[in-house]
This record gives sequence, C-alpha cells and structure tokens, in this order.
Amino acid sequence: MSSLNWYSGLMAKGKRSIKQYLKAVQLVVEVLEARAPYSTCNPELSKIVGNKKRVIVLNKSDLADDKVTASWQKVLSREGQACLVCSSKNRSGINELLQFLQSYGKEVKSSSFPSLMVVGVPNVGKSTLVNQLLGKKSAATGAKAGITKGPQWIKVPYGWYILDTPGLLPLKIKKKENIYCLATLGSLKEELIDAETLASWLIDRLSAQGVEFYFWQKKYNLPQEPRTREEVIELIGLRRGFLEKGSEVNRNKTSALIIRDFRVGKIGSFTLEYPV
Ligand SMILES: Nc1nc2c(ncn2[C@@H]2O[C@H](COP(=O)(O)OP(=O)(O)OP(=O)(O)O)[C@@H](O)[C@H]2O)c(=O)[nH]1
Ligand SMILES: [Mg+2]
Repeated sequence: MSSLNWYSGLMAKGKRSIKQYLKAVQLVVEVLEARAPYSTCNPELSKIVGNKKRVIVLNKSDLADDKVTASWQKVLSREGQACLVCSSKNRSGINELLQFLQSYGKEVKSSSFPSLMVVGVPNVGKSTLVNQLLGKKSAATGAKAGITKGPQWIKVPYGWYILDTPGLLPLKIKKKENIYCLATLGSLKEELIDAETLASWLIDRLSAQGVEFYFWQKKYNLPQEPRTREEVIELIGLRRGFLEKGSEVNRNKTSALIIRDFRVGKIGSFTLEYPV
C-alpha cells in the first residue's frame, strides 16, 4: 500500500533501535491485541527477536471474546512458547505476568539486573502494560498510534529493567484485511484509510460473524432497523444529529464515531480474527 510508504523511514529507525537494544535484554515481551492477534503480530519483529526468550501477551482481553481469546492462547502456546492473556485496563493477567518475571528472573544469568523489552505494533497497550507492571504511571499512553516516541527504560519491582518501545509496523502489509484490522484497532494513522470505507468494512465484518442489523438498532437506539450497511451509518448519523447543511448525514463523522466506539469496546466485545 503506497500511502504506508511515508511511514517507512520512521519504522526502519525503530527497527534499528530495537535490534540494538535486543542485545542488552534477556526477554522480549511481544504485545498483541487479543481482538486481532494475527494482524497485530509483526513478522519483522518476530524475525529480529529470533531465538531470544519471548513471552506473548494477548492484551486488551477485556475487549475481546473470552472464548476466542482462550483458543488463541492455546494455539500461540504451542511448542513451549509462553503466552499470557492480560487486560492492562482492569489488571487481569498482570499478576501472572509478574509471577512469570519473578520466576524467569531467577533463571537469567546476567551480571546486573535482568532486563526486558516490550515490543508490538502501535496502540496495542504496551505502555499501559508497563505502567501496570510498575504499579504506577510512568510511561506515556494514549488512544492513538505513535504515543511512545523513543525507547524508555523503566525499573519495576522484582529487579527487572523494562524497555518500553514505540510501536513498530511491518514495512509491508500485503493483505487488505490486515491493514483494515490494524486501522480499526487504531494501530495506523487515521488518515490512511477513509473513515466510511473502514466503518463499512467493519459492519460487513461483524455481519459475517453473525451481528445482525437489529444489533445496531438496539446499540444506538435507532428508530428503525437498518437494512443495509449504508443505512447503519445513515441512521446512526441521524440519531446523533451529525448533519451537514441541507440536512444530509455527515457520513464521515458518523463512520469515525462507529470506529472509535468499536476501538474502545462501546459496541461490545468482538474478536476480529479467529485462529485457524
Ligand atoms: N480496554 C483496554 N484498553 C487498553 C488496554 N491497554 C491499553 N489500553 C488503551 O489503549 C490505548 C493505547 O495504549 P498505549 O499503552 O498508549 O499503547 P502503546 O502500545 O504503548 O502505543 P504506542 O506507544 O503508540 O505504540 C490507550 O487509550 C489505553 O488506555 C486494555 O487492556 N484494555
Ligand atoms: Mg507506548
């Protein structure tokens, strides 16, 4: 996708800095979004990490379908790979991660304190997770991609040093499907995909997973049941009073609302990708 090109310089720099710090750490915590573990897994990161000990964290589990998350955990834990399920919002799974650090810390042979690096694509909750491990706010967080600008070292209890890193996207994302998942979850800059195109894709995606048009009526308190995805946007816009001159619905603004609502779980706990 050509509009991703301007990102490349930034991402190449991030990749180099991760490569450089990797030598100094004994563990990599790879954060994936529980709602789309496939799209939020950056194969380039996995390649850089190589044989270094790694633990996968399926974060934002509070926003995902629990059953599907459990299946993902099973699949990702194959072949001895550690995989934990966390919500950095409600702290679930954080104690398990701390226990893992405590016990793995004893195994690590290091001249000083052991250290780990938190990696992942933008907006999956890396900095929020670091703050939860720390028990207080220390890493900057935010609801859009690119909040962490440079690597930052933070010391947590249990003797570990933690390096929080900026989100890193693959330089090339081939499948439209992966790009749309990343955009829906806020891992891409908003300008990259037009809001209406993305919201329409999301409505279709949820329909394919059994979310009927009646669901939208109930969720947004619409006066009638939409019959098409266009009507979903139209009726939500009308309901919210997102009107332009001439009383036409501002579809762009309405679409942006739908995406935002999905992103923070206001629409419900839906996983976008299932393990195969
Ligand atoms: N519901 C929910 N929201 C979360 C969770 N973890 C993080 N968030 C929210 O997701 C947004 C992004 O969190 P960050 O911690 O800044 O994400 P990041 O991966 O550090 O992002 P970059 O630094 O931009 O790569 C923030 O609005 C957080 O409050 C979680 O487990 N559940
Ligand atoms: Mg961050």
